[in-house]
Amino acid sequence: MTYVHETIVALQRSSPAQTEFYQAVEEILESLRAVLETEERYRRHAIIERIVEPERQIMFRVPWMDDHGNIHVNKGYRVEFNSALGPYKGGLRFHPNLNAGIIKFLGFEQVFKNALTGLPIGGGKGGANFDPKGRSDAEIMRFCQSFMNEMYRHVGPNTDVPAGDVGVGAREIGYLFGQYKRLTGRYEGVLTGKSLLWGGSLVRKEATGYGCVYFAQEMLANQGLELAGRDCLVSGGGNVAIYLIEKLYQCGARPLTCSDSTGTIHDPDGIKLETLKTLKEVEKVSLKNYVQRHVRAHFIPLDDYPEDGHAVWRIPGELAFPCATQNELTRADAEALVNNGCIAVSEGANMPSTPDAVDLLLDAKLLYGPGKAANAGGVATSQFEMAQNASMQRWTFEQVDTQLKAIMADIYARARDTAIKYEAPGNIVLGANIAGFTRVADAMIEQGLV
Ligand code: NDP
Ligand code: 2IT
Repeated sequence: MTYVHETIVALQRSSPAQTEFYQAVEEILESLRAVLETEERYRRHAIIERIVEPERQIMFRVPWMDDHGNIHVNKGYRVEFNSALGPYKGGLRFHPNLNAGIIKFLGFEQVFKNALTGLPIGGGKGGANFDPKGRSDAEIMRFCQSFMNEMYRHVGPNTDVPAGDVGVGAREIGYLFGQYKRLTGRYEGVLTGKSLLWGGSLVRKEATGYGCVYFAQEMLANQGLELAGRDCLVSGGGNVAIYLIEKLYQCGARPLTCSDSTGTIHDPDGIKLETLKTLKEVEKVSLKNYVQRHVRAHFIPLDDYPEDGHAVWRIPGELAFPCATQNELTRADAEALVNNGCIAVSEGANMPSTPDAVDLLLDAKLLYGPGKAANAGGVATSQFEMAQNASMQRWTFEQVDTQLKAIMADIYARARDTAIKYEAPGNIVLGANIAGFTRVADAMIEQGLV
């Protein structure tokens, strides 16, 4: 048995039924073969055994009352995965299908992503199996307050700093912050993604989407290629997808698609950004309403998706940006992308491509930017928000955007050069995983057996 297999089998025994977590661990460990063979210290210090086990996992009851007086109980999580490089940092996800395995996969990815940014942040993730869809503002507020009633004792600006993720945006961060302040009496940078009115950073809202486009530009530029004029496929219709589409237009590219949990929009004239923002940020309704406003666009409902994948990746386009959720791009989807002449995939979501899809994209020599590298602009800008809060300063939009661009270029260069060093030129997955791993692992060694 190889150490990868041994580790997965051990995790299956100690942490059963955490499929997405095993998937994330397997992908990273596969990339580390070369480094573990040559760098004996990682084995001597049992780094693999330690790095796959979160430092702390908090699971708690979140009881709340809806507007009709009915009581609901959800499961809340905060997984504090690794603090070798700094306070735990990572988002909160509110989604009905959330479970411990998904939180752990997200927390594990976050450790390497945060390390890759070069910034002093450890990795964590949290959330609840709460479905915000159809809930009133008052219900969302009560849920967030109940969630914070437990979480406040575990978080703090120097211990653990949550932010948003799927289902958690500025509104939820506001309610969470208000309750933290009430419980502790402290006004401090305990959360990022805050409103610009009270401690938020310019560009944080846009950062993940913008950063993912900057990353694609770096991959293209390395081949002497440009983004301008290209047809782009985007999945998702939330925070990441919206600002990614905004940046694509600013770069002269043409986003043709977006999607949500009800289906996919294909607008051959280009996605109308203002309509998308109105539907998803203001009205919070299904994308099927898009076609009433733009008659040349098509809505493809979930029922009409191919059995082996996602409708969005079957539409011809030169660049693909998965920005909704994990495992939303299958091997059959990857095949369709390649056959339709796609040249690059830059992942805004976390682990959106299945392992066999990644293999196919790499074999076909597409430019492939894995989530933990391509979507790291969000968390990097969160760290800029922490820095501004701690120093009581406010940076301009240009200052933050310039730093974001520099971080994305640096992440790309580090992943590319590490891949070359380990004789896998062009394999940004391998480069990103090794570069992130070595930084965390060496910090763990220096800090002793803790
Ligand atoms: P949002 O909640 O703002 O938007 C998520 C979008 O994806 C929505 O359009 C939602 O549809 C759709 N979606 C979510 N889950 C599913 C699903 N299971 N099947 C189909 N569609 C789905 O989240 P974000 O845009 O913030 O996050 C998107 C991805 O990016 C996630 O993988 C997240 O982890 C990752 N990410 C986010 C960062 C951030 O800063 N926000 C940073 C780095 C990564 P609907 O509108 O119908 O709910
Ligand atoms: O997956 C991610 O990197 C995020 N959801 C953002 C985390 C953060 O702390 O800004």
